[in-house]
Amino acid sequence: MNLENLKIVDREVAAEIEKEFDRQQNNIELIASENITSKAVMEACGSVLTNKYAEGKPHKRFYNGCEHIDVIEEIAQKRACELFHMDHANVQPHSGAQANMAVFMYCLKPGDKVLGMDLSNGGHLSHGSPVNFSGLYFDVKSYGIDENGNIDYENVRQMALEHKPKLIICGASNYSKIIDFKKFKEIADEVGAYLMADIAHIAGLVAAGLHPSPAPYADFVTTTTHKSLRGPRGGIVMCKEEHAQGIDKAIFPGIQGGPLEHIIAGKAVALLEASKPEFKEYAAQIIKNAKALAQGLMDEGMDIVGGMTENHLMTLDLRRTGKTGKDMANVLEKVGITANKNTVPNDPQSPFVTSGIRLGTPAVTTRGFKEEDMVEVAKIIASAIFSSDNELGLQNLKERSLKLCKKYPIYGDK
Ligand code: DSN
Repeated sequence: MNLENLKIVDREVAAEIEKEFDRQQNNIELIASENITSKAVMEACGSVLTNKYAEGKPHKRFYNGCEHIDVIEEIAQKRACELFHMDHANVQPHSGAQANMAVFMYCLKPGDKVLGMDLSNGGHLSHGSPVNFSGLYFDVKSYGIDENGNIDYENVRQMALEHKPKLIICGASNYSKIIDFKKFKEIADEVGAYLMADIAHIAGLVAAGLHPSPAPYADFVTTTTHKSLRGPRGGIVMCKEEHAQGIDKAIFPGIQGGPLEHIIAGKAVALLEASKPEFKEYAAQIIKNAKALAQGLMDEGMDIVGGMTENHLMTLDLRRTGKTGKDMANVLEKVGITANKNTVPNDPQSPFVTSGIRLGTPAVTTRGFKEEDMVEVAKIIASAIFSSDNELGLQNLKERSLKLCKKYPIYGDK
């Protein structure tokens, strides 16, 4: 990590970046939406492109001097379309929420009906939460998951028939099963709704062909680029050709100003990396590691919502232990494991306390963790939760986490 100039100009910020690097280096990252991007992506994001204004789209800009920016943005668009088999890609969304907002802006009017997944059941804020623009300005009905952790497609269909939404959203922030995009399309067609698939979490698995693609079915596919796709923080919105102009207009001038061209360059690099055979191996290992972690936790007597995971994440259900997600996420932090509290279906606790912890494997898989390491991680997690008051025991567990981190340094730095 080269902070040569920063250390001279701003020692305070440089020092915190160094501490953050150490934190990432010495902790096991199990937040399902995080990853460790490549040095190549970081170089693109830290480049002179940050200096350039480029409102508009390639060859139709409001500023001059965009000849190189145009080439880079078109490369990113082309790679996104090829990787996800979509007609059109706008790579300017600053985040996944902005990508979703663009779809709302393009195909809905305030007050229109939307059917999306409930936030506390695994959906996303921007899928219609009452505290988000999507729930404030639109009439949202939400479906959830059943006790077994599955989407009840017949229930989704009945809700669609009853409410006749203009837009149906599938895709989740916390769902451990394969999503049946074809079924969603059949439901959308039955009620004449648009279908949006938000693949933010599973984008890397979809790119690798290890999760079914929504491309044949969805009118709009949105994603972030920094989760299992392993790129820079940002979003992409893709669509069928017939919606291309409208989606572009929704992004600019609809909801955003100047695009972050340095991040767009990082997205282009990440999309190239995701098209390589090594990425397919990486994505396959993410799933193998998630299954090994889930099995390891169940072997230690812990409950997982819906049992065995089918993708990169799972939710530990702590209800039987009598402990809360909030407390246990803090205990895991003490033993060098970073994760987030999460609600479980029919959670008796508030969303701020919760009875669950979400765990995911994209980041540790990037470090090089394999199945046997995930079994050790499962043992550390279970011991920490079952003996959360034993401070000496927790210290020993932290040593075990550190040993794994030392075995797999990030960016190869020891
Ligand atoms: N905050 C992301 C996640 O953790 O899943 C979703 O935006």
